[in-house]
Amino acid sequence: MSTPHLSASIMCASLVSLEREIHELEEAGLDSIHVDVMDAHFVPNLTFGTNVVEAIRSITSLPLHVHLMVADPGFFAAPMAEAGCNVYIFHLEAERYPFRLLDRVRELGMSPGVALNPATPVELAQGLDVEHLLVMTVEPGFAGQRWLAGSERRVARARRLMPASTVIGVDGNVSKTNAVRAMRAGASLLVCGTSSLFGTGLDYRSAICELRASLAASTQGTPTKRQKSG
Ligand code: S6P
Ligand code: MG
Repeated sequence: MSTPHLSASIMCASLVSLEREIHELEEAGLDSIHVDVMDAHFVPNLTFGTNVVEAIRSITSLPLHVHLMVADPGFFAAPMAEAGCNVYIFHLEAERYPFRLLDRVRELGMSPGVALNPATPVELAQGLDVEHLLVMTVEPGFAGQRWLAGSERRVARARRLMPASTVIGVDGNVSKTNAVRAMRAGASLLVCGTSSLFGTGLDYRSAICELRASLAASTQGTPTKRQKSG
């Protein structure tokens, strides 16, 4: 098993110090920045637009993964490409013509991905030519929720259904324990929010070191001290 890709969910950072936060995340060894875009229609919350993506792009060279929780995902494709988005992940539930939108995302120079709500059968993604499949392990809209039962099974099914080249990611309550569960089920991208990064009380470098140590120990079958004590 290779080292999973760790993406920092920027809505969980301190937004008043965004530039400093991003630089600390870079120094801590995060692999990308995950930007949650919510429109208060697809989900009952409102977050960032293209101006924030553009601002983040201007201060980091880390890949920007934009997770669109919006009712009309096609509408944002060109402006997000222009703003500097690298990976454009839209919800399958929100898009009537996913094949067309995936082509458009590629034409705009972004890597295409789809996200699936917890109640959406993963089989619906089968046959879609996506580079990323994001399996939601909480209902989308908010940080700080609880991992939904059955999430590992969904990840495992997604891993079996999709080509090996598709990155399977998980988003929602990715704590150290849940990260290990997800990785064992076949996920190779973990969205780190409050549970593993921003709400741990540790500095980002230490939090990421602990997370990577738990993941490494789980692949060698040796529980870390903290895992042993629960
Ligand atoms: C939720 C959003 C996520 C969260 C992240 C929070 O709708 O898509 O990216 O920001 O999952 O992490 P946590 O550990 O607080 O659940
Ligand atoms: Mg997200």
